[in-house]
Amino acid sequence: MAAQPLTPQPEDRFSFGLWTVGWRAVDPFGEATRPRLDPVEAVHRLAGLGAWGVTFHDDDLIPFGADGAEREGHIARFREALDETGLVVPMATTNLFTHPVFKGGALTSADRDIRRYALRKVMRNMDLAAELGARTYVLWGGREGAETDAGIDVPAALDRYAEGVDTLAQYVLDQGYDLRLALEPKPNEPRGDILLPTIGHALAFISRLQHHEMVGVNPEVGHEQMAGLNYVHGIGQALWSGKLFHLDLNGQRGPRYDQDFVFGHGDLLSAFFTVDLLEHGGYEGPRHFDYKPLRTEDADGVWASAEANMRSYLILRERARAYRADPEVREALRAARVDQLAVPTLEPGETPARLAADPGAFEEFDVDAAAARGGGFVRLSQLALEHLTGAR
Ligand code: GLT
Ligand code: MN
Ligand code: MN
Repeated sequence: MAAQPLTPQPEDRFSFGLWTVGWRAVDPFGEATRPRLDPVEAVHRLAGLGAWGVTFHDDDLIPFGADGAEREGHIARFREALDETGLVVPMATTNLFTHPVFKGGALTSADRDIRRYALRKVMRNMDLAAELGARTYVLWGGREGAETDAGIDVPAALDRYAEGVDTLAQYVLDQGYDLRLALEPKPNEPRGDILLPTIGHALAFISRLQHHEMVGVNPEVGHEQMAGLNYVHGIGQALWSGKLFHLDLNGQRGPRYDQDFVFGHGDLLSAFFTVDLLEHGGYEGPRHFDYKPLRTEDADGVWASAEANMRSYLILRERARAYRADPEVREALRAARVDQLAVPTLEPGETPARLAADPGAFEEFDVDAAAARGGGFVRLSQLALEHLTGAR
């Protein structure tokens, strides 16, 4: 039987962090509202819903402080669940933020011994990530930052951050692992200000690394929107830079605390254009959801929310395809001259001197006529809305 279009399939490459469906809903004002979720159950339930991959922090899988035998036991059970379900581990990451030892940062802690400990914690989980076949290793520096500018020397902290990331990249090379690193930007929360607050900051930082070719970004929808930025433009620039190694899809409503809603349950129009860009812009990585099931929900609500992420994506993909295929949209795109942006500004081989000598480009250019041309963008925007809402 042909698959239903809204039923997730492994080839859709949907993945979830263990910490998402496993979030017990502890927040700064309230205790847990849900019991602990066994990672083995998470793997089975996610596979049953049609997900393709599962991701984890070291401490999601192996409780912090577990001894060697306990550690092996947790890994063995997890592996068995992966084998039984066929779920893959495309990405892994390190918890460098929960334990109080990281309260002043990890790779950028002022305490050198904490920085060395943090590197070892990452290296140990990289070994496991490589063993499980992960291809991306995410670094979210949630505690790398400050509450007061009096307490941090930013250039020195960035030196240590770069040293840390380069050391980890070198470790990957020395071990012969097939892993790329992806930095995840976030402007604030849990720190007052976090280093590498946006995609743009992260890209600039990466360009100064010794192992820059091995390091990209893992941008999260909500994190850019918390900074008031346009996620579609941010990942567009990351794609353009060849640095969109991975991404975290979720929902957010504007600049406020990190809401981690289901994908599509925040800024829906932005979610539509996000899917449109991913599907048409050449992104081939996982569609990873980093969300938190609402604190109000029980176990049924958790699994309904996991399914909702994937359905949102599939619906938006179908809507984006219909938008692109609509002859009226194609005509409106041409009328708005969107395709003209693909045409280089200079003629092949044209030099600045020849441009400077071209009267058509300046002396004879009809500035008033060009200024009077309408953009045609409202029509396009409305066509997008009508496809998104199913009105067309
Ligand atoms: C944490 C954070 C996420 C990051 C995870 C990766 S951990 O839950 O809120 O945005 O992606 O370390
Ligand atoms: Mn988040
Ligand atoms: Mn994230």
